[in-house]
Amino acid sequence: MVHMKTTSLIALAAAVPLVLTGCYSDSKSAKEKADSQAASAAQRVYVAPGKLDDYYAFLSGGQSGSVFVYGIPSCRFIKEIPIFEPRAALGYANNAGSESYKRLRESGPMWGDMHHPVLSQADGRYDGKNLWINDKANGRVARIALRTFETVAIRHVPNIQGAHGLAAYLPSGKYLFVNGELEHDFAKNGTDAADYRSVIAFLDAESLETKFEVMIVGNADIASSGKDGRYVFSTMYNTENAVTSEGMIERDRDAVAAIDVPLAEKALAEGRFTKINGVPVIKPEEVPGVLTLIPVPKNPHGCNVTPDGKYVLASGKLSPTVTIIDAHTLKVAAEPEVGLGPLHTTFDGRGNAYTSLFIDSQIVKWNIAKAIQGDPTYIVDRVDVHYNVGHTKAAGADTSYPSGDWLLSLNKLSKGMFLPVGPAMPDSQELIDISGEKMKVVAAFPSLPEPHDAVFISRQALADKVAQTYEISPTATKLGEEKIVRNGSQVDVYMTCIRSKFIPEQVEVHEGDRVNIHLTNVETVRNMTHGFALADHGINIAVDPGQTQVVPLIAGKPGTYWYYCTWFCSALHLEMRGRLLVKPIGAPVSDSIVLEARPRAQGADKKAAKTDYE
Ligand code: K7E
Ligand code: CUA
Ligand code: CA
Repeated sequence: MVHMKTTSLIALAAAVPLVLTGCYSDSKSAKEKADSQAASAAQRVYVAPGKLDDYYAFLSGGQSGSVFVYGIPSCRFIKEIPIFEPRAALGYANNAGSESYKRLRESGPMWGDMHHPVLSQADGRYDGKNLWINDKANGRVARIALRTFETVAIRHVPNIQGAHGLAAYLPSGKYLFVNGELEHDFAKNGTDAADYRSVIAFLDAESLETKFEVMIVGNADIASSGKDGRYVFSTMYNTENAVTSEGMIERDRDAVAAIDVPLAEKALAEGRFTKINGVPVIKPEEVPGVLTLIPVPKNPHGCNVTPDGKYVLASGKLSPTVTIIDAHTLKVAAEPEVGLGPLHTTFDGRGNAYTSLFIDSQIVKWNIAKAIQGDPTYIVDRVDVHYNVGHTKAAGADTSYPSGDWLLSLNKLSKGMFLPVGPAMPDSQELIDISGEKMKVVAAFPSLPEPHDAVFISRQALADKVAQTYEISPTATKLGEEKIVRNGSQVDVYMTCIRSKFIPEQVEVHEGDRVNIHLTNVETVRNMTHGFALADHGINIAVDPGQTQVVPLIAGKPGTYWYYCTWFCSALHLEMRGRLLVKPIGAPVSDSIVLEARPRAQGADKKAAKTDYE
C-alpha cells in the first residue's frame, strides 16, 4: 500500500506539467481551489489570541515522562504536567528530599514510559476530576488531580511487568485496571518461560492501591471497560506465551480477554485467591467464568468499547480486520476488513468507527451497524496521515457521548513534514475534522517524543473545576510570622514571598547544616508563581499562589550564596533575592528576619565600603 501510494504520487507529479501547459485557466482555478481549501482549514483551527480553545487534549508523553496539554482545535501547546521525570522549571521532583521527589523515588526510577491517559467519568461523561496514566517501563500508575493539574499519587503495581493498557472500570469508576503486557517470572527462576504469567491488576482509583489481580497465561495488551459494570476487556497478542517474536505470531488467532468483575469480587469475598506479594491473585482455573477468552485474529492490538457499550472492538494489527464482539454475550458479531495494520479505533457517536492503519498510514472511517449487517458499503471514507499512525482518538470517544467533531491522529514518524533538525526528528500529530461525512486533515503539529494516546476534555467540563490559587494551609507561614528555628545542625526556615520580596532576605547557617526552606507564596491572585533558586546548591522550586513548598538542602562551604526568584513576577523580579550566609562551624549566627535596606559593614569606615562605581 505504501508502495502503491508512492507510485501514484509519481504519476501525479508527472502529469502536472501537462496540465499546466495545456490549460492555464484550469490550473488557475485548481490553485484557487487549493487556496480556498487551505483558507477554510486554517479558519477551522484559528483561535484568536486571548480566545479559548474548545478542548484541552492530554497527550501521553511516552518516554518524556510527562503529559502534554494542547488546545484543540488551535493545536497550541499549553502546559506540561511532569509525572515520572523531574522538571526543574516546575519545581517537580528535582530537589532531593522534596515531597514530589520522594513520591517518585519511592515508587521507582526517575523516568517513565507513559502510554494511556484516562479521564475520570460520571454518568457517561468526563467529570474533570482525575487523569490517570501508566508507566509501562516500571510497572507504575499515576493520578493527576485536575483541580491543580498536579501529580498527587504514584504507585507501583505488584506482580506486573510492562504496565500497559489502562482503563477505568465503568460505570462506577471505583477501579482502574492495568494490564501486564510483559509476562512476569512469578517463579523467579529466570529460565522456565513456560511458567511465566501476566496479570490484569485492579487498583483503587483514588489511592492506586492494588486491590486484586487476575492471572492469565500469555499477556494483556490494551484495555477497555464495558459500560454496565460486568466485563472489562483486554487484547492479548501473546497467547502463545512465547519469548521470541516468531513465537508470538505462531497462532492464527489470539484473544480478547473478558473479566467478569462482579464474579472476581465474589471470589475475593469467598477467599478463592492466592496472596502474592501482598496482593490477592485470582487464578481463573479456580474461579470458572472469571476469565473468558474470545478468539480473534493474529496479534490484536487496540481494544475499544463502543460509546453505547454494546460492542468491544479488537483491532487486528497483523490481520486487516477489526473484530466486533458483543460486549454482553461475548460472541463475535462481525469481522470487517478495514485496511493494513489496524491498531486503534475511536468513535464519533453517530455509529461510525475510525481505525488507525499503521501500515497504510491512514485513518479509515467505517459504519459499525453496516459492518455487522454485512452491508458491503460499510467503509465510509479514508484519509492519508503523515506517517504511520499509532493511536487515534476522537473527542469524548471513551465516554457515552462523543462529540464527533475532532479527531487526533498520533503519528509515529514525521518523514518529510519538517526540515531535518538532526537525525532524530519530532513525532507528528494531525488534527482531523470529522464533523462531516468526509474527514479533513486540517492541521499538523510536532511534539516531544512520543505521545501514544490522547484524551480530550471540553473547556466547559474543566472551567469551574480548576483552582486558580491554592488555599493557604492553616499551618503555612503568615506574612510577618517568618522565623528561623535551629535544632543543632538542623535549621528550619519559615519563609514567605510576595511581589517582590522573600522574607527573610538573609539566612545565616553553618557549613554542613541541614536546612529546610519552608516557603509559602502568600499571593492571593492567580498567575503569581514565584520561584526559589539557590546558587551553587542545585536547588530550584516553583511555588504557586497560596502554596507552601519545602526544600531540604545541605549548606555548602562558607560564603555568600544568593537565592533568587526564577519566575518573572514583577518589575522588581530581579531584585527579588536574598542571601544564604554560610559561616564556619562554631561562628555566631543571627536569626534576625528584617534587614536594614543598606547594611553597614561592621566597624568599617565609609571609604572601605566604597567601590569604583560610586
Ligand atoms: Cu498502541 Cu502502548 Cu497504546 Cu502505543 S500502544 S500506539
Ligand atoms: Cu517572584 Cu520573580
Ligand atoms: Ca500471537
